[in-house]
Amino acid sequence: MQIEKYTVDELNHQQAKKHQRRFEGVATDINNLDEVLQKLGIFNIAIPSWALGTGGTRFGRFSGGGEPRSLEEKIEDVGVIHALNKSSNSISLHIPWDIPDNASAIKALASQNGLHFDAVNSNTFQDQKDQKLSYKFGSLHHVDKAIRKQAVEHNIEVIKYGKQLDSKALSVWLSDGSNFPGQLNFRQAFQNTLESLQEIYAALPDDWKIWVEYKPYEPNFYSTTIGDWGQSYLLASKLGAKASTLVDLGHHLQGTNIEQIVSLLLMEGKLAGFHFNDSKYGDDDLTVGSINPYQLFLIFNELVEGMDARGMDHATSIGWMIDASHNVKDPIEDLLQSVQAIKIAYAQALLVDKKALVAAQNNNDVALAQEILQQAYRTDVRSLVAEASLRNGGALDPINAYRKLNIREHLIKERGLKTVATGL
Ligand SMILES: [Mn+2]
Repeated sequence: MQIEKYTVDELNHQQAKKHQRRFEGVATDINNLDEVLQKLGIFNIAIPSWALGTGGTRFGRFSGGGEPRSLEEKIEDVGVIHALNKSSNSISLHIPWDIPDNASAIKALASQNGLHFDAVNSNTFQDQKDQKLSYKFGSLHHVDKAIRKQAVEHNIEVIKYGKQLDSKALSVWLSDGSNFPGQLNFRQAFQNTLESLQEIYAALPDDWKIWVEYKPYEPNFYSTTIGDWGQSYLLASKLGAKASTLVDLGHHLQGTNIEQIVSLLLMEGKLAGFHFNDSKYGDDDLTVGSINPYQLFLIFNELVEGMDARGMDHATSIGWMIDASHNVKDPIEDLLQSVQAIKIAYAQALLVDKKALVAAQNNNDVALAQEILQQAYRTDVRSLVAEASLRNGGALDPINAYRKLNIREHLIKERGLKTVATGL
């Protein structure tokens, strides 16, 4: 469904006075207000095609109504999100769950919705119906060359689809690993993975990147062949300049200092980008900022500091994407909440008094350094995010607009109450 802009404008109008009061209250104390609003205005986060339906757990899946039944409907849903928040102007496809059979029609539909295509994602963590060889014991790391070859060819096919859609990156996450000690030789598994990735790398177009994601456990519970950022970085370094490390926030053991990882990867020019989500126990795939918003802020603080140190463009120099699964919420509401949480953390990071922080660090003034960070973190920046959205023609409060415009009810009417999103 298409959202008529005047309906969003009307809702904004109703909230205008309250917004203005809040905005002015915060804005007067911000020295770099124009810069913050400009940067927020051009910051976009890609929506993954698999996040538009209700996800399942190991135990069950309770689908919601009006879920997208096709790639076309997924694109329309991202169009709805983008129309409301003006910060989700791209979609990341998962192959083979969302194969663009008619690429030019798909591209045209995306562009009608103001969208383009972000990284394409391959899938060798499950067997497909017509697949010859099984990935039960892994894909790119497999002991059998024929299985590695099949997995390499799949990735090359994904690049082919991505080229048709003007994607510029291939994102690879492997479930390869082992469940029991002794099951595999770590060195051999790593070397096989490297060799397979080198073959994929050789098929990348000149202006493409390959993003290597890591994860410490699950679905394998003893070892994962790309288990942490060091292993991903090692592979990315050996592969070459087009390869870098993708950080998924949920892919860390509890207590890991993710902001430090981000800082060093940025320093080395090897941070590919992000899969945003939140977690309490493991790879929970919860809504961004729902559990630990302070950590999200600290990560953004390192991102802003590290990108500025290298003169990188915040909006475009690395990949920004959500990777989450919604079991109990309306997926569109969850994604709207996620994007808002990311923009809030980004806005707070833009408020950090960097000069004062550097001085405090150089003086070993620990208490002041903490004060400076928390001064930014404790600023209520929601009206800044709202103002940036308003200036772009989006909603002041996207979730409120989504509810007031009865969008889910419209989608249920159009698609039915019992639908299951493709790929889930
Ligand atoms: Mn991920």
